[in-house]
Amino acid sequence: MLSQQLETIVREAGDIILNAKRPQVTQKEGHYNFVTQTDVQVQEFLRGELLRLLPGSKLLAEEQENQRLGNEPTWIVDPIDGTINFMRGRDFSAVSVALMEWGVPVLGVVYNPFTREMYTAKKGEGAQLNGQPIQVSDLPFDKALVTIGTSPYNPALAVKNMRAATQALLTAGDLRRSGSAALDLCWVASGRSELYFEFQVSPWDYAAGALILTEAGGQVYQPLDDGFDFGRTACLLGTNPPCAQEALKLIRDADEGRLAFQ
Ligand code: LIP
Repeated sequence: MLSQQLETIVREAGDIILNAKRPQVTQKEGHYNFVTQTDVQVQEFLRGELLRLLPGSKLLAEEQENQRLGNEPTWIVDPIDGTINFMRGRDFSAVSVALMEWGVPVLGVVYNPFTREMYTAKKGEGAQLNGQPIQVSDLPFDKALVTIGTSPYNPALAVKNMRAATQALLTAGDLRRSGSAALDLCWVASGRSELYFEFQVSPWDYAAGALILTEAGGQVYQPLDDGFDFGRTACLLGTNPPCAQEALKLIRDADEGRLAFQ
C-alpha cells in the first residue's frame, strides 16, 4: 500500500533528523533564511526512496531548483519544515511530503520526529494523527487560537504581519508562532488551534498540510490571489469553517492597510 510505504519512508527520514549531530548551516537568499546539511541529507534520502516508490514520478523540493508544478505525479517535499527550530534545538520541525496528481495533493504526510506525531491524509478518505481520525474544532473567531507565520526572509512583510497579528489579538483569542507552516496546518486539522495564516509560504511548506487540513474538515485559501494554485508561493490561510470569513477579512484588511484599531 503506497500510503503505508510512504509513512515508513518518512519515519526513516525523521530518524536522520533525530540522529543528526550539530549540523553545518548555510545562509540562503533573503534575511534570516538557512539550510542545514541535514536538510540536504534528508532531501536526498527522500529523493531516492520516493522516485523508487513511484517510478516515473517527479520531485519538487525546497533545497533544489524546481520546474513549475505540472499535471504529472509529483512529490512535493520539505525535508525539514521548521529548519530554524531544528538549528536552535527547538523540537518543533517536520518532514512534509505530498503526492500531487493533476496539480492537487492526493496523499499527504507531515511527521514531527521529536514527538513521533505522524499526520496523514489520502484524498477523500479523511485525516489521521498516528492512525486516529482528526477533525477541526468548531470554535468561532472570537474564541480562536490563531497561529501566524512571519516569513522572516521577506522583511517587506513585517509591518503587514504585525498589523494582522495585532488585529487578531484584539478580535480573536490569542496568538502562537511556531516556525513550521506544515505543523501549523496540522494543528488546525487536529483542533489544537482554529486557524493559521502567513503572507508568504511555498508549496513545500503547505502542500501536505493543506490536504490533511481539508480532509479534517478545514478550508485552505490563498486570500490575495485568484483561486488556489499549489504551484505558487503565496499568502496562505488554513482555517476551520466558522472562522473563515473573519480570517479572510483580517488578512485582506491587513494587506491593504485597512484596520479598525488605527
Ligand atoms: C518555514 C515555514 C514557516 C516560515 C518559516 C520557514 P522552512 O519553512 O514553515 O512557516 O514562517 O520562515 O519558511 O524554511 O523551515 O522549511
